[in-house]
Amino acid sequence: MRIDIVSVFPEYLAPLQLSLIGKAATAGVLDIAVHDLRNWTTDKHRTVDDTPFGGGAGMVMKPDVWGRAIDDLATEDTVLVLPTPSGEVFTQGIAESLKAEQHLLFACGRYEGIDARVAEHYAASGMTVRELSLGDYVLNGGEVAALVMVEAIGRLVPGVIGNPESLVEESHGPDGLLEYPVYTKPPQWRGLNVPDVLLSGHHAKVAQWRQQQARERTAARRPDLWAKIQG
Ligand code: 6GU
Repeated sequence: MRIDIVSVFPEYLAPLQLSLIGKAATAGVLDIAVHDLRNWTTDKHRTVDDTPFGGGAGMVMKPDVWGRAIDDLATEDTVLVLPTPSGEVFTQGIAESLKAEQHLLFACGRYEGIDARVAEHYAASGMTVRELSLGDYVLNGGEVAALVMVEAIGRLVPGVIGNPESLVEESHGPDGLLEYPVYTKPPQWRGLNVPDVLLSGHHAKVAQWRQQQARERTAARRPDLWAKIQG
């Protein structure tokens, strides 16, 4: 999978060189490149934003600069991802739907966002355009959101995670339940015991206990998810 990320703060994306995603990039499983949006400016001051039509606070990112960047980087099979707090909420299901794409192009907006005609133009041109939000809170720009999405999608690409078994029985998997609690040695720590059933060696009982814990956790912590499972 090829991943391009365009930002006015390319240094913000440095963590992509670390850990499993960084290793996958080094190994060639993921081909990740980060670009400075200002490379596509044409004026002396390398301007990327301007005041909003209709008035209001803040600045809006210019469509002409973004258009040149996206035209240069996009291919026949690009999915254009626009991280924005006004997007559809990014979920494990969306990560799954993007894991087999040839090319993801992340356009990280700052300030009050990117001129709306950019999304409109590329969608009308036949490109798949996904405006995606991490959740119901506001960040200063799309960079951290792009980091989150690249990690969530990238770890689903075959070869990125050494042991594919790690991908089963996770929170937000197909059963819709949160993950059960996990424990390791020592069996006693600061007066707290690991639940007896986990030390019993009784695999069926362990599975039954984990299932029950996952259900209790989901009901207590995520009534929204629990309602979907019941419904
Ligand atoms: Cl994708 N971008 C920004 N700027 N804020 C957010 C977000 C994205 N998702 C949640 N808040």
